[in-house]
This record gives sequence, structure tokens and C-alpha cells, in this order.
Amino acid sequence: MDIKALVADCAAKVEARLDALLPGEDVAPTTLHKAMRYSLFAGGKRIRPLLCLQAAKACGGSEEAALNAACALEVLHTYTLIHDDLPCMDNDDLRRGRPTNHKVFGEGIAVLAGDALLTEAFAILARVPGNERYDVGDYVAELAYRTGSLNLVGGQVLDLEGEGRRLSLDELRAIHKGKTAALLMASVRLGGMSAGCTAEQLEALTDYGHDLGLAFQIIDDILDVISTPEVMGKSIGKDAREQKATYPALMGLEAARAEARALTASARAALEVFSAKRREPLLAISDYLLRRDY
Ligand code: GRG
Repeated sequence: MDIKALVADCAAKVEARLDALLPGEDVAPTTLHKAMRYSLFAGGKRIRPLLCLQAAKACGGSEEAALNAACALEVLHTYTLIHDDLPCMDNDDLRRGRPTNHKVFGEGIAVLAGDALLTEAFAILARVPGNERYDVGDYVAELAYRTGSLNLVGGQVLDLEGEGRRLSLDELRAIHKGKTAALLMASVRLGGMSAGCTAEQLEALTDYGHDLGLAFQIIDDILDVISTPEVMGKSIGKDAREQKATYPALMGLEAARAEARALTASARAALEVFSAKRREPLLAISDYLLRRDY
């Protein structure tokens, strides 16, 4: 399987649809729309849309039926990045290879661009066609649950409250589950739901998304130690400088790598309910994410 071609094809489709869905830079209020587009079209990896589209296909669905869900996930993800970079959060200057949103547009507009992207994500999701098993209410409830106070935002709160404390591995896992794995779980689940997946398929995708999400964050933490800002497009080494709890900090680089490998193996095993042909792209993605160097 040519995973690079799959990633590029997904990015092209999602970016074309996003461009059509989002108000143009010339639409008032122009500063806000410029700020939203600035971060959205800054060249992210588009992993969440990729997972959504491939989960839909694994369940026998079409990319077209899942495409708006894929776009909603990327729009919501971009809001989290803008807010995460704010001085009151991680206080970062570089994201997706560009100065962060608040560095260019100011803090006020960056907060509002994030807010508007979050709201827009649900408007886009509401355009995903329903099917015999799921309707728009199910999609909205899914994304709201995975990204609200019980998961994504809740994980960010745990992260903030953990600053300056030595965290246990269980506490760290809970932060990663909320901050990172929850949105990857929503990505594969929404893809499956857009395809009218069975309860068994949805459970398999949930387990895959959970383990893949934890592995994804561990690799992110490892890259924060070993990579460079030029390669990553964001600041590097901050976790260590700020003595943040991460897998490499708690258990060392080699043990962190082993944990990411074990979680990836477990994510792959969850896909056994799908035929070999149907699960191939999701397996290839898990391998690609484990080996990624940016
Ligand atoms: C509500 C004020 C307020 C803030 C919310 C929810 C939140 C802030 C932040 C989410 C936490 C966060 C940014 C987690 C990190 C997850 C992660 C590894 C992001 C990087 O994802 P990639 O590598 O990035 O897919 P690209 O740029 O490729 O899309």
C-alpha cells in the first residue's frame, strides 16, 4: 500500500472541500476569516480526516459520505491548536511552520478564530448525510462528547493542573486519552458512523482509535526530544525545559518507544473484525504514524 499517496490524496480532497466550506478571506469580518484560514491552510498532516475517510471505507462506506465529517474534524483540531498555542496555555510561537495565530493576529482574534472554527466544525458536521443506523444528532453528540469537558477539553485541564507536579503514568495516560486520543477516536468512529457501521465495527474502531491515539501522543513527545523545529514546524524541547510530564521524561526514550510499539500492535489487533482487504489502509496508517519523523 502506497501510504504517502493515500495521505496526499486525502489531504487534497479535504483541502478542496474545506476551501469551499469556509467563508473566504474577503467575507466580513475579514480579519477573522483571514485568521481562521491562516491556521487551517498552513499544511497540517490531516491525520484525523485520513482516519475518518479510511474508517468509513473499512465499513463499506464512501469517501464522499464521510468527507464533511473529515473536514469537521480538521476544523475542530485547528481550533485546539490555536488555543493550545495561546500565552495562557502552552505559549508557543511556531505552529505548522508558521508564526502562531496570536503572533500574527493578536490574542483577541486568535481566541475568536478558535471559537469560530469550533462552531463551524459542528455546522459542517451537520451536513453529513444520515443512514439507516445513525442520524445527524448522533454525529453531533459524538463530536461534542469526545471534545468537551469529559474528554478533549477535560484532558487539557488535567494537563494544566499537572504543571509543576510529578505525575504518575496513570495520570499521564488520562491526559493523553483526553487531549489526543479522544479526537482520534471521534475520527474513526464518525467515519464508521457515516458508513452505517455495525455495533461490532464501531467497538473495533473505538479500540483502534484509543490505542492509536495514545501511541500518537507518545511519538509526539519523543519527537519533541529528538527532532528539530525545522522538521516539525513547531517549537521543540519545550517539554523538557518546562519539566512537563511526558512518556520519555517518565520512562526514558527507549521504554517510551516500546510503549508506542505495543499500543500500535494493540490498535492493529482491534481491526481483526474487518476483512484483510478492508483493514489494510488503517493498518498502513498505524505503521506510518509509528514511524513518522514529523
Ligand atoms: C478551550 C481555551 C481552550 C483551549 C482548548 C483543547 C485544547 C485547548 C487543546 C488540545 C490539546 C492539544 C493541542 C493536544 C495536542 C494533540 C496533538 C498531538 C496535536 C498535534 O497534532 P498533529 O501532529 O498536528 O496531527 P498537524 O499540525 O499535523 O495537524
